[in-house]
Amino acid sequence: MNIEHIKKVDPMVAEQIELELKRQQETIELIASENITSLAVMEAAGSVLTNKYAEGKPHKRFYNGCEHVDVIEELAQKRACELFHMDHANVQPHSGAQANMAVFVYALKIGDTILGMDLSNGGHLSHGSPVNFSGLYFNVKSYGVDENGNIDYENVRQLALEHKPKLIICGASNYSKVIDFKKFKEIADEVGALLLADIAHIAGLVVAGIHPSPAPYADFVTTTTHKSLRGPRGGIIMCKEEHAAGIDKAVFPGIQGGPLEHIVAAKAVALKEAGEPEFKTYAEQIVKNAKALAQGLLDNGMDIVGGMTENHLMTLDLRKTGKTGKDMANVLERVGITANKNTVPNDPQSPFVTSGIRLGTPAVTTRGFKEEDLRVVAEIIADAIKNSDNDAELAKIREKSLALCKKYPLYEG
Ligand code: DSN
Repeated sequence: MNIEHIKKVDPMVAEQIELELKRQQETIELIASENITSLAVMEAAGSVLTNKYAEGKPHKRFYNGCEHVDVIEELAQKRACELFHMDHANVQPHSGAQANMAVFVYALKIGDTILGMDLSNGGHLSHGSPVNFSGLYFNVKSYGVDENGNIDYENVRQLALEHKPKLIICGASNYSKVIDFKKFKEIADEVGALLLADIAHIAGLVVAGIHPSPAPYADFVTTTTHKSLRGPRGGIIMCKEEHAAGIDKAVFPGIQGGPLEHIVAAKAVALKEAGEPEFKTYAEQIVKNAKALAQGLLDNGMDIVGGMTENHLMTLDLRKTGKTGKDMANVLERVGITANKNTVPNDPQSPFVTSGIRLGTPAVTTRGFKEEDLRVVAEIIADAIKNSDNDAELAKIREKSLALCKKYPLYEG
């Protein structure tokens, strides 16, 4: 990876980039929302397009000189619509949270009622958390999951009937089961609510046909582009044609100024990659790997919220070990596994401590890991947690994870 110019101009930043590359090469990435982009996506993100201002939409810009970014942005829009089977796509949101914010700006007035999944039960900050714009400016009602980690759709329906939300949000940051978008649509229709499906986590699985699509049901579909979709960091909003002009206006000038056209180009490249047959094989392998990891953890005596996963992620439930998510995520880092602490349903610990660790397989699958490797990863995790106070054992376990990393070189050659 060539960073010769940065080395000359800013050796301090160059050194940290090189160290970060080494960190990525020598650790097993299990953060469920991270992935490893192709060099083609990275080249687009690092291209001359970063120099261009392009406020507005293709062919309706506030600046001249947009003829090339217009072509690129239209390609990204078209590819998003085709892949997700939606009428309209706005590819300018800088992030998933901003994609959701634009839907709120378009569909709601301050103080309106929304119904979304509680953050500590697997939802997202922008689905109504009290510390986020969505919770600060709207009347939030939340649904959660039961002890088995499943959404209780009858409970969602009762909450909807009682509170009459204007917008219902489905989709999650930490939910290991298939989401029934049809049921959410039936509930939304019963109370006259609009439906937003935030598929940030599962977008790659939806594109590949491995998870049911929200397209027939949702008024708005938002996603990030950097999780299972394997693109650059960013967001996309898709919607029915009737909402297209309003959504575009909500993005610009509603909440954003100039779009990041270098990132829009990287999104276009990633969407092209996601339309190739190899991507379907990749997405299928993500789920096979997640199931192998879950089975390996169960076989090693660990608990998983809801048992076997149905998608790309799972939450390790540490309650019976007496150890916390915070401490064990740090122990995993010591043995070369990156993951994040996460609450489990009805967690006795605070969100800063937690009793769980979220684990996901999109990144290791990109790297080439297969089921047999995930079974080794499960052993590493179980051994590290059992030996969390034994430095000598942890050092030995670290050697095992390093051997796996060496088996699958990253950004080399
Ligand atoms: N969605 C969060 C995650 O899953 O890590 C980030 O916003």
